[in-house]
Amino acid sequence: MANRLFNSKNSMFCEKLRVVLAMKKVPYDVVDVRADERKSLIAFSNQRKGPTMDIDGQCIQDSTILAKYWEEKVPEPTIYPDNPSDKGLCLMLEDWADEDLNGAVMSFRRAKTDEDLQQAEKDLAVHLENLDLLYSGRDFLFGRMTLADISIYAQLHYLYTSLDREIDGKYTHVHAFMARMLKELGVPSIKEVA
Ligand SMILES: N[C@@H](CCC(=O)N[C@@H](CS)C(=O)NCC(=O)O)C(=O)O
Repeated sequence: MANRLFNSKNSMFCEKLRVVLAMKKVPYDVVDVRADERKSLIAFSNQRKGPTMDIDGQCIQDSTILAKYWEEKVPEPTIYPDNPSDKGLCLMLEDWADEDLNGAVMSFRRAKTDEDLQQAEKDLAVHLENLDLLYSGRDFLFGRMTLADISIYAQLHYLYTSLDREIDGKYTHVHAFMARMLKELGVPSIKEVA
């Protein structure tokens, strides 16, 4: 099987997928989409977004769809909880992280004025407060690392790797979670991507 990942090193969605591929030990070649301003990605897939994969000539796009695809191809280790109800919640949290948490994180990138930045801080603080509660007394949301944890980690990690920002130290459970993720993934420092 020949697999190619059209990858952007710092993209949170690419990092999310790379974690899944690493967990499942899927071999793949990397095409750096920034090296040719996405020309080879557009030529192959007719669109600009990564992560996109060429899997034996088949084009599959979107981290959620690709995670599901690889779960079906390589079921072990699973990225979802075993219990169906927990799996539903895991998928909801994946969607929340990819959409809502992503929106809050990307607000920092889009901010043009000090006011925008202050608003971004306020919006992210709501999510961080909730996440701090969510991770209190838990290493991972469903007992072991699942796609919910990976999706949340990928968004929060982008603050460090691409926006040169840090999460306030008062969110102790979020900090402990991020440290656990880095350890689990073998990432030597929070500024480096998985
Ligand atoms: N829902 C998609 C989002 C993918 C996405 O937004 N990718 C961004 C990188 S973080 C991208 O490639 N943007 C380039 C563009 O839109 O031109 C997923 O989960 O893969």
